[in-house]
Amino acid sequence: MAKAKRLIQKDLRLVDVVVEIVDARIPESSRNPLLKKILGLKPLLIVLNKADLADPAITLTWLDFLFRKGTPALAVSSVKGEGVKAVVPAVNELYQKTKDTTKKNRRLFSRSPRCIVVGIPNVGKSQFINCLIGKSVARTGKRPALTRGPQWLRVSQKQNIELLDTPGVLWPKLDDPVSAFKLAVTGAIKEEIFDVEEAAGELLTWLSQYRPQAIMQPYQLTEIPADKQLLLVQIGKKRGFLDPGGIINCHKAAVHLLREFREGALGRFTLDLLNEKK
Ligand SMILES: Nc1nc2c(ncn2[C@@H]2O[C@H](COP(=O)(O)OP(=O)(O)O)[C@@H](O)[C@H]2O)c(=O)[nH]1
Ligand SMILES: [Mg+2]
Repeated sequence: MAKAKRLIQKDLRLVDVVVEIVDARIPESSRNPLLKKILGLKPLLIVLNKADLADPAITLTWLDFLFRKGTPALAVSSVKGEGVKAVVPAVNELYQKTKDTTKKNRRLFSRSPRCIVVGIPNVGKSQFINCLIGKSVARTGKRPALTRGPQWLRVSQKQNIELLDTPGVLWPKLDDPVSAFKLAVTGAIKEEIFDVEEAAGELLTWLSQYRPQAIMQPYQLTEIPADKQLLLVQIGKKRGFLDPGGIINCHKAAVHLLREFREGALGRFTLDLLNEKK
């Protein structure tokens, strides 16, 4: 963690604007609580990625909330390429604002803004960078293999930006169990470090509370049992995860449920709700 922090701090010195990628399904839980402190006065653009998997109406309320807080934010889907075109103008706008407020080094602002993409693992940083640079990728160093130090990618649309080629990896906040559950079910943390059946049980509790139809229809349930272990057994039965002797394999059922949820097969969901915020 300390090393990750040092690395990010080193990279931050090189850039004008920071682009933080978060998961649109968990815009709050997928943020790194310490980033704000590390950032200092550096302008920040928040990108809600994987918007194709999130509840579109809730994404709009998050964007509106962030806008009213004065935090620039955009929603994108890096796999579908949706919304990504708005990123370069947004970075330039932030950079111009810094220029208006600092005014001290005019020469500095005659070049394109430099930025870095940061975020916790698996939010789609690499996918986002690939989508943003598309075919217009250009390494700005003449001899990248020999050049030491940072490598910049030039993104050219009507305006230009320069992007540090390696994203900054932030660590997720695992101390809060509710955030940890959301990070687990969205795939931000590896399955080795949480109990799959437990996470599936919590997901079923969440879905039963907020979107019961999303499980009733695909798993052909007429009602949802209060006992989530029993519900997992029913899902395993419907999907035919039987061990020899006809015993339902709950582990397989849990893995299956999490995969369907993550792939969007059960619908589009946002797990972080604004009214949960204190
Ligand atoms: N549905 C969807 N999946 C995405 C999106 N962006 C990234 N992914 C997927 O999320 C996973 C992690 O992406 P990756 O770029 O490797 O994340 P990184 O660890 O932050 O660099 C991959 O399986 C991507 O295909 C998106 O906008 N929508
Ligand atoms: Mg990556």
